[in-house]
Amino acid sequence: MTRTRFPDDFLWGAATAAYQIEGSPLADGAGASIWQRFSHDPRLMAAKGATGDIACDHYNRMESDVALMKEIGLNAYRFSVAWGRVLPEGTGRVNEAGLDFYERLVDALLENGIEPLLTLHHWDLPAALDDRGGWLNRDSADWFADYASVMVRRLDGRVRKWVTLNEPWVITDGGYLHGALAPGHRNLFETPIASHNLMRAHGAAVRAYRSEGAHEIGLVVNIEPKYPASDSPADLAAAARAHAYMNRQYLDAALKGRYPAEMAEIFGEAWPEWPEQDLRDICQPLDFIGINYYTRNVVRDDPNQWPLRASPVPQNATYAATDWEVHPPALTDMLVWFRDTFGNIRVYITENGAAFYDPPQPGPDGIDDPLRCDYLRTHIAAIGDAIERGVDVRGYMVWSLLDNLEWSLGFSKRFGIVHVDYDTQARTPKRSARFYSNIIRTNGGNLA
Ligand code: PNW
Repeated sequence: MTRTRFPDDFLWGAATAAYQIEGSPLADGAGASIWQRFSHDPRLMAAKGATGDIACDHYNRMESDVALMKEIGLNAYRFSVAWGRVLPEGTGRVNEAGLDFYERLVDALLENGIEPLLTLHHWDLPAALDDRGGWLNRDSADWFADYASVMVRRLDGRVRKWVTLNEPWVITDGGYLHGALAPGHRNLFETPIASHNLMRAHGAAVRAYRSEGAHEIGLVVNIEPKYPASDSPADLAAAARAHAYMNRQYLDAALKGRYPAEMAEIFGEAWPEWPEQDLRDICQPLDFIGINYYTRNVVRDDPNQWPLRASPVPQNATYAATDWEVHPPALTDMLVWFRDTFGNIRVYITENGAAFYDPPQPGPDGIDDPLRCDYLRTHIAAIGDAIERGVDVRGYMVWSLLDNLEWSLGFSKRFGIVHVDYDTQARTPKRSARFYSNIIRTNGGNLA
């Protein structure tokens, strides 16, 4: 038995998001989301024809999926709520049937000894709110706080770990700047406004939560460490810009009540002056930060990349099917940087994992996915290294439980530790699921 560096109550879980797995997006009175619209628009979707209409059919298979989690040995599960199932118009009228689905999910998890981590918003904004301007409308902070209160009133106590937003950077960079994600805008001037309103919504939901509940609430950000390609001042500045834009923009706002100075440099005249009070409203005491880590970037100065003027330099390394470099030491560096910069606030790794080119169908021995096993082993070890250096990491959620709809890339990228046959909806745990079970059973002691 190897010595374990992980605390006894460490959470070993898996993560998913509503639109990526549930299917039945309009069932039982649910209102459409911006992802319903985006995925049905062939001009917008990169993987034309792929939608969340069926996805993993989790909406109809929730009980057996929870049984699968139990079988793997998970003691935690991070999922998101489809806002439009609960509030079909985004505000106002509550749809009991939608709320009921999440209540049954939470109860099933608790019955199986699995701790729920509930994400309020993982990108599927109600379309009715997009019609009112979506995240460009300053009222969005109040819409979100009201929705958060509905959820907390129903589930707080049973759910003890709440997440406001998943990855505000991806929402705005993909959804408002480059148009690769819903709502598919490409507008430099909209981007900072959407970001800022998302952070105002985060702050408003935390304040609403404090007045309703008494457990834990936090924000989930994606962090991608940026290393300069050389010591030249231009490359150093490029890495600093990329780091400010992707990593510090949201953490500095949420935890320090300010935006990095580089933001004005990147956005130029599109970067507004924000009211001081907004920053105070955004910066609320948090119980934890959730960090999603997939890759790092080695960055060089590049005047052709607009507006960031920085681009990644390919490395002589293993790359995942998403073209993301596999580089576990950056996860340790990043966790140490986070602690040194923001203090020893509790951290959950709320997503980590990789899409690889798995065999398309299970053979007699299931699906052999050695690269994913290796990815999990080395990244979990990197977290152990950070814990050894005093970073307060309390849990790890692999992305993802199931192969699922990888947003605009459709079903082509498989991140699951469980294979999904989209014709039959059969679930087959991959070798990585068995590998992960073993890690969980030994509380991270067995990383062989
Ligand atoms: C995350 N990036 O998205 C999301 O939270 C998941 O829903 C998604 O399926 C998963 O990662 C895999 O992509 C990201 O470009 C998308 O840095 C893009 C980036 C990071 C995270």
